[in-house]
Amino acid sequence: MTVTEGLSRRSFMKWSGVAGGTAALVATTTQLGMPGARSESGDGAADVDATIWSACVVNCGSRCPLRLQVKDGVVTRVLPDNTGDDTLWNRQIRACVRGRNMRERIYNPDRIKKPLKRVGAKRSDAEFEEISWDEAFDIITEKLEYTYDKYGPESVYKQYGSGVWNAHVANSGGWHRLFNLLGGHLGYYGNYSYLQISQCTRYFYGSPDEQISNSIEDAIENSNLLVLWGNNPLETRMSGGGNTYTATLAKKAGLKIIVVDPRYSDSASVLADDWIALRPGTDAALVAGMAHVMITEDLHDQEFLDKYCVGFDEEHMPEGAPKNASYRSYIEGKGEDGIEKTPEWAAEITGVPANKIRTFAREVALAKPANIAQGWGPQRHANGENNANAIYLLAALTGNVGIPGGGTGGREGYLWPYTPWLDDGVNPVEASISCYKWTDAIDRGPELTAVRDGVRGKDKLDVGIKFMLVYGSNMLASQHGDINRTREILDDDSKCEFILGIDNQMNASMELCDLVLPDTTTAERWDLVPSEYTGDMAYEIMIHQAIEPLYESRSSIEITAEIANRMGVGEEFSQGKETTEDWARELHEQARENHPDIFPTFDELKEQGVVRYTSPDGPTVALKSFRDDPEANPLGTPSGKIEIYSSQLADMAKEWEFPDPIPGDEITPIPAYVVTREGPEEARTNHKYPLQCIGHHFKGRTHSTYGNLEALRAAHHQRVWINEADAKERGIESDDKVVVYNDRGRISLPAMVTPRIVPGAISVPQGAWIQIDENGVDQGGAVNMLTSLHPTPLAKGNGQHTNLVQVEKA
Ligand SMILES: Nc1nc2c(c(=O)[nH]1)N[C@H]1C(S)=C(S)[C@@H](COP(=O)(O)OP(=O)(O)OC[C@H]3O[C@@H](n4cnc5c(=O)[nH]c(N)nc54)[C@H](O)[C@@H]3O)O[C@H]1N2
Ligand SMILES: Nc1nc2c(c(=O)[nH]1)N[C@H]1C(S)=C(S)[C@@H](COP(=O)(O)OP(=O)(O)OC[C@H]3O[C@@H](n4cnc5c(=O)[nH]c(N)nc54)[C@H](O)[C@@H]3O)O[C@H]1N2
Ligand code: SF4
Ligand SMILES: [Mo]
Repeated sequence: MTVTEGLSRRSFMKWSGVAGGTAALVATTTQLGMPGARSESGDGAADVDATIWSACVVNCGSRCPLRLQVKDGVVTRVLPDNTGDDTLWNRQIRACVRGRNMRERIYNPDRIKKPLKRVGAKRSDAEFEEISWDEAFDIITEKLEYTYDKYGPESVYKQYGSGVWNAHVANSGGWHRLFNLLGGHLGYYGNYSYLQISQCTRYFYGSPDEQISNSIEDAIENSNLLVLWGNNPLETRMSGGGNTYTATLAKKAGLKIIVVDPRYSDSASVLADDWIALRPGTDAALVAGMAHVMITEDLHDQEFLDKYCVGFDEEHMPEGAPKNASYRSYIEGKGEDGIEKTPEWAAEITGVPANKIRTFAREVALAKPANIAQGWGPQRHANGENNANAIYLLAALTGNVGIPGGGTGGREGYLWPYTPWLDDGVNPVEASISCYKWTDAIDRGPELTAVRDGVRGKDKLDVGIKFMLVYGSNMLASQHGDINRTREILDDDSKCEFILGIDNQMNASMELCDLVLPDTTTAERWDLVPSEYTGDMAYEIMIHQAIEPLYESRSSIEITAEIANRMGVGEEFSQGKETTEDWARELHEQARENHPDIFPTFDELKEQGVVRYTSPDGPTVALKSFRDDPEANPLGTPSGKIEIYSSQLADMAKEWEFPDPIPGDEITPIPAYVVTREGPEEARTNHKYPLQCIGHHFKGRTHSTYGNLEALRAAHHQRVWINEADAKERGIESDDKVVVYNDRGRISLPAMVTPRIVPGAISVPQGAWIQIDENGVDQGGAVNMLTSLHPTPLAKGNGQHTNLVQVEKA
């Protein structure tokens, strides 16, 4: 029986035990009568020595407990969470198919077994020899001393990487703590997940990061409509503890759901009552067309706009703003471009029929309260900042911000976990770059400036990156843009002189490093794992070391502690802690000090595995205090209000430099639609590369992680989605091998011919392991062979979903 069977949504919330979610809930395995961590027999396998709590910590947005069954020091079976039940506030955090295949990752032939040193050839063509740990430590200390001496701390950089994002100790693995004790390092801001939205939000809502919205739990109880806008929880939040589960409950409880996506995603197919199929990168145009409908039919919330926003109309502009620069003027054709943003205008750009735009606009305006839950697909485009702010704008236009059942137009809200992260100390270096600019910082570091390249903390960099650490990251040859160009930059080892890699699988990025260290997997060490994008039910999971480290692997914190010892900062670094367990225990004790009512002791958690908790305030209603009293609780914008027109952006539009600009190199004070490089307009006139190419996050992998597992490859085929019309034109049928290419690179993979993607666009599931053949064609099908390093205008970010390509039968 499903939990909501025969129940209305509202009664369901009560039925599930926590009326309105107002009480803090601590469900423990002990309370639920579960076997402890070391039960003698586990489900299904009687002949085991122990069943031990561990977790999957990859950055899929969720985090799941795993119960590892161990026999004679070998993990023989992986079991999911069996605590909690099938209700909203006490849900089982069941692992997806990836986590359940953890065994194949632990015992994968790709495991790095010993420290490896590059010999001979250039990086993209390197060979490796095995060396001892002692020799590896000598090399690292010598390179660090040399780099700090010769180039200073600004030349040391830890690459972005999300492979161990979600473990409290392993997350930084001690690397930033070490660098900070040695003099600091060049920092980065933002992340590949949501760089554009995190930077434009500060101008729209005044928040230093993305502005989260109300939670799905709140939507279940209070919304009349949920719009999943470029948001695919069923594939990107696959844990039973996360939004796959809550969104499915919302559906079961009868909430109307509309999906806006160029693809008929898994979420569209399972959840949606309607699918708005737009061309990639055209969200701001769709919003403009909808705004036109709302304004002409008087469906917008003028009272909300007057009280809480600036910049909607000419009567509410910040001082000094030019005439006819408001959003309303833009929509009515009184702005600079003189074009009225009618539904017909929007239809031409988005491909969504004008009448569909009308009905969708009315539906969103009249459904109040409605939760417009924005995923990160729209913002990972060349005009991503404006797409993201435009979707926020729709929430403001309809007066949905700050009320139960409404939302900010941002990503669905969640309770931020209470466990602290490993203390990195203070970085004495103030300079930072956007996380997407590291290839530039290697290639032409001292040329990078604040107004041209988004350097922060100083006007320009003085030195390029000379020592780079690649930890839990497959950025170098899989996840960053333009793999061919990136490899070319890395091949010149007079630029970045030393690259240190640490991973547990020998991936393509490790193959570009000068020294590679074998890390443990989570099964081989201690840690703690917080929940993250899992809605209003937060939790902490114990990672209890299950087996001895395989081969010569060592966990990162032990490696960094040893380097610290050798470089004379050991005591400050470790402060008496010796093992990974000591580090985990300390963090847990800090959390317990702050919340003794929630967290059991570390030793109790070892037995019980998971601890769940909720906020005493109930489901997340984002910006509620601002809505209740905007004078007492102003936003972080200069006006304290929602800035639909931002004077700060208007100033930056004048001051920031775009040398040799191409379409899209433009900052606008309102979230207008901006035509960019490689968008739908260029697709129409570019006969060489007429197809828009995106790369959705894929259930067969988390980025590249789990991509080397046979079981998963057999279950989830790496195929390029192509519309029937585009396939027919090219004589392509499903499962035909095709080549996808542009001037940046070529990949080869089978096609999936389908009506599930809009005509004129294709999607290559992102994160495939590269296998570049002798002709330079990637037989693995990695979308980043095709993506561009050209940064977005404001965030200097990764518009990796904006690409033009051609597809041919191989
Ligand atoms: N299984 C799995 N889960 C994951 C990950 C993974 O690799 N695999 N990665 C995790 C990480 S780190 C992150 S950051 C998140 C990523 O989460 P998202 O960034 O939200 O994921 P995407 O697949 O890039 O985009 C979401 C949806 O937006 C659509 N989309 C693309 N372009 C546009 C557009 O222009 N407009 C609109 N409206 N929609 C568009 C895509 O087709 C997709 O269905 O997922 C996390 N979860
Ligand atoms: N074209 C395109 N590119 C994208 C995206 C896109 O949508 N389109 N999405 C972007 C996004 S949102 C993100 S977050 C990034 C993700 O990019 P990455 O953070 O590079 O993610 P992964 O490819 O999963 O690489 C993680 C690495 O961590 C390693 N790892 C796992 N466990 C451990 C461990 O215990 N110790 C160590 N040392 N290593 C471990 C894995 O083996 C793997 O090599 O990719 C970005 N790239
Ligand atoms: S990949 Fe994500 S959803 Fe799947 S088991 Fe790991 S943490 Fe859970
Ligand atoms: Mo991400």
